[in-house]
Amino acid sequence: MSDEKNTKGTNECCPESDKKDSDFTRIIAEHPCYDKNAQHKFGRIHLPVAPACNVQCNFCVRDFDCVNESRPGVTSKVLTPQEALEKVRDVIKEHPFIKVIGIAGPGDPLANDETFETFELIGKEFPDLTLCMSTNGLYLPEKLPDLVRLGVSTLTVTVNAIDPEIIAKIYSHIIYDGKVLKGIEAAKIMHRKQMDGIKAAVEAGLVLKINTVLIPTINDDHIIDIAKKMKELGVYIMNVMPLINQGAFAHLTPPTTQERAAIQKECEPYVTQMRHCRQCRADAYGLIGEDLSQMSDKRRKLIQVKT
Ligand code: CLF
Ligand code: SF4
Repeated sequence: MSDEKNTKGTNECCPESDKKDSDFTRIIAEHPCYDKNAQHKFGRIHLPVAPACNVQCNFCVRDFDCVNESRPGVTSKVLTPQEALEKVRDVIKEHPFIKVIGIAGPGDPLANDETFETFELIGKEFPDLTLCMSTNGLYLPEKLPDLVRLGVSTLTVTVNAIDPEIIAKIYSHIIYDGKVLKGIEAAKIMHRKQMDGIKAAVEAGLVLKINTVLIPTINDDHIIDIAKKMKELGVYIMNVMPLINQGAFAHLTPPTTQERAAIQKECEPYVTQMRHCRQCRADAYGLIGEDLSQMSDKRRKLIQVKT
């Protein structure tokens, strides 16, 4: 990208690159997760169209939504792509402050064809809305061209470690190339796919966010190494989430608020830290702190009047 700017700050020789810069600025400014100032003005809608998952995290109980991006213990009703489109039509008509369409589960979006069908339908009818997705990254290098083609512009990858020895403690298995793989073999593939996928996604112009689950005794001494690596890869923002101790990690003690804050402070010089995440459901919609999917019709109408 040329940096020869005229007095208006625009790029005389590259109008294309100016357009990209202004698109990027608008996308961030209207994204409630990427910009803390946007969280009170703009909302997101999550479409629960992706039930299958391609890995087993040791802190996940698969009866519920993906806890890499959601509050655990809640289950969303899975929608078909067509039902998701109809839901978006209804919700946007009533709540035009919603600017982001996110797919974050209940499983891993890249393990479900319905994710791509849904983005295709929504992108055609609502070209001005930001398409956002969250993934564990295992299928990212293979599926990235489809995300780019469909116009997905903000992407979250859950990176809980960059050392295969630690990764092997976090995933009990992965499903890759039709095979169930475990231990260090699975961890090395997971690591390679996540790093290659993030690098390629940044190069393709997507704005990357990283979710990292802080798991005491497993990766707590390692979060700073992840932050340094993410800076090197060009990640925009990092969300350190507290472990919810369930599944195979039920015996671990979650981090305290102070422990998490201290790690975020340590990581801040490398990657901007997100501190306003509410671990939304895979079917949440509205402002981040005001999930309309969990409100009565009466309360929803009041919010509609207010906005
Ligand atoms: Fe959804 Fe995630 Fe996109 Fe946001 S959520 S897919 S980046 S539109 Fe946001 Fe919710 Fe936290 Fe996620 S508050 S759980 S970080
Ligand atoms: Fe559960 Fe999400 Fe991990 Fe899949 S990626 S096992 S849904 S936490």
